[in-house]
Amino acid sequence: MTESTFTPRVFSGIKPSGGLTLGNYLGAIKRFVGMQGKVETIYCVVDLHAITVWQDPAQLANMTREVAAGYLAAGLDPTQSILFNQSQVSGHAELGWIFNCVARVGWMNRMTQFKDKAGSNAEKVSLGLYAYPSLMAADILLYHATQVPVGEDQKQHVELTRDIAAKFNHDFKTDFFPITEPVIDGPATRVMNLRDGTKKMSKSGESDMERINMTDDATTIAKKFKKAKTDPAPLPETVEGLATRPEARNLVEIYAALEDTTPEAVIAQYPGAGWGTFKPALADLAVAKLAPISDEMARLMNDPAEIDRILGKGSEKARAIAEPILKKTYEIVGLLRS
Ligand code: AQP
Repeated sequence: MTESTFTPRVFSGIKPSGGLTLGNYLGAIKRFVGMQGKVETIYCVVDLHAITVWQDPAQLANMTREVAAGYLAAGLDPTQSILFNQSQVSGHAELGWIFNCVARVGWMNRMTQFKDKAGSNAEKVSLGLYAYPSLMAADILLYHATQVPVGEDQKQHVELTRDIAAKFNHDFKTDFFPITEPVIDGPATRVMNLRDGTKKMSKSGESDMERINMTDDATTIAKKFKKAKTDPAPLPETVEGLATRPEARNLVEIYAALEDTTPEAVIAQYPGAGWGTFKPALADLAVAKLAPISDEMARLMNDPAEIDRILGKGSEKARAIAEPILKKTYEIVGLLRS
């Protein structure tokens, strides 16, 4: 089998490690919806990744449901996409172990996300946080996914997935795993923190004012954009003028992604505009786009049993694809089945 003979299949996921942000929406969910219906799509709530840092057991199931509610409310349809949570398909952990034995420690040492998250505390963080990228490779390759839509921050992990697939194929003299392509496109592949334009917007960032949550109400969204850090200059006349202005560029890119347009078009609409004009316009646009989604999320969260049912059904469909791939992997590796 060569790379091109794999059926096109999309896999991606989000960790239930906190409330969904505008970064998750623009960098991931909105693009997941855009791929639905064009190719087979599998979207996961990656709860095993969430526990690489401490999660309160009393909250985790509900946060898993909340990410699923975000998927559904944004337009993912369980009859068109497979929607499930990772821990319900044990093949992720099983293939993850095999990939732990394929990936090299030196590869993991180069992962910038681990360095950022572990910081100066690397000795004390969980082994799971360190091995996270090989579980992510398993998530993708358990379905022979050929494309993975992700934000810019996950590019290095998808590249590592390619390295793991290539090494497995080489070591076992096979071409069993595809060399998956990251799909990183659109104007907001890296939405930045509203208080520091050099850091990405994250669910687990320290201050709530750094991020827009998908469940924020109109007043909160307006307040957060109003207080967002910017330099004092107005918007430039052309997009090149944003190159050295990370905070201004971020707000323009957020506007462009929400409006489904380009930063060039946004600058053409607001040439030389001051923040007193642009920030309220951005807040109004964000509220118009996010309010219907957050209302629907709230409605869905009132019926957790229905979300659980959807995730259960999705898990069955995911398992049906994963099981033969895992079985064949065991065979290739030479693990005895009796
Ligand atoms: N700021 C962002 N801009 C664009 N895309 C983003 N993504 C996350 N933040 C941004 C994309 O969302 C998907 C799911 O990410 P994840 O939850 O699995 O992991 P993450 O990237 O570590 O997300 P967070 O929000 O930063 O979570 P915490 O704070 O818990 O670590 C991915 O496709 C990611 O690129």
